[in-house]
Amino acid sequence: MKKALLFILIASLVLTSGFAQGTKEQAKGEKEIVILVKNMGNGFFDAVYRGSQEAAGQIGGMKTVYMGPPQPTAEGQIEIIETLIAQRVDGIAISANDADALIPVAKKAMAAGIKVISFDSGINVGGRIVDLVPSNEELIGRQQIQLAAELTGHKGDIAVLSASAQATNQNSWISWMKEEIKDPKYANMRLVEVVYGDDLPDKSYREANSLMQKYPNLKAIICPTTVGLLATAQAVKDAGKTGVVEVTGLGLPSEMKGYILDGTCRQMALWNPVDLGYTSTYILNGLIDGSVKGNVGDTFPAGRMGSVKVEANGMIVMSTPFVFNKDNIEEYAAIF
Ligand code: RAM
Repeated sequence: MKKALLFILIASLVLTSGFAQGTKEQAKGEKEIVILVKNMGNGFFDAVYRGSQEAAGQIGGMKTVYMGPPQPTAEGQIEIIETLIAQRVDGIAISANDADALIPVAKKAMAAGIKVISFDSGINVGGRIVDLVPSNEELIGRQQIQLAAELTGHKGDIAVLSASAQATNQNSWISWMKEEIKDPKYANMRLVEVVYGDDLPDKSYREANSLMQKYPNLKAIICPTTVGLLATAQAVKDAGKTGVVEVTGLGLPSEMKGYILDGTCRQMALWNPVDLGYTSTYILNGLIDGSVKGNVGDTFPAGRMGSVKVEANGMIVMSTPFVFNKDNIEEYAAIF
């Protein structure tokens, strides 16, 4: 009897593991990619993921998964990438919390055969195959100062409320803001401080309030982050400073509509995050099926986006940002 039981136990173990292998083999026919974002709970990245789902649906045989740490840290992303290496996913598109800190783990993933790209917030050369950016970084940074100058009449103290201090994308835009403001046409404008809300609504709200207290003559706050911009508009409005402290930056129309219409943020810019996720997914598809290597000069077919080309340093640059104001906000708020 005991022997019989043992036999059944062993037989069922063999069968179970055989079955498990079989399903894994079958599942391997499907490409599995991960959209790894700075942190969860950000409407901008939710829209990116919608674009990825759209592309995966068109491509077929592809599963896309949305992941991110709770806080925007490199450590949180490294931990997730380690798990994805163990799971042997096929591709990862990362909006990086640090341009250099992710390089070793990204290299490890690539050595394991996983196609790694960065998008939105890049990993430096060596830690990804290509880096998809929404628009020219210089243009984005300079435009932020121009938007603030138009609102303040080219004068007064302004501050920047950014995302996390290591964010590749924001840091690059801020360095271009600092270049732009050197132009003599901004001689009466002064950038007093750059603070970091870490793309967390509460922290961003507190930082915006501290800026208003510390600089009573502050004329504008530029937030090159959708999370920071929403929190700052809220803080300025709650402080009764609408029209006194201008608010501008990069904002998600669906989140900012009310503040655009009530004049707290009279203008802001952004690109389409849905297109960013959509294009990232097509790029990963081309890399995974091996039809595109991702070398400089290569082009990736990208569905309704046409095709995108790899430029110097493995960068792929999309189009120019939109500028939103009360005349067009409703139209875009319905899309992203
Ligand atoms: C936030 C994130 C993201 C950035 C946008 C503009 O959602 O920081 O990386 O591209 O703002």
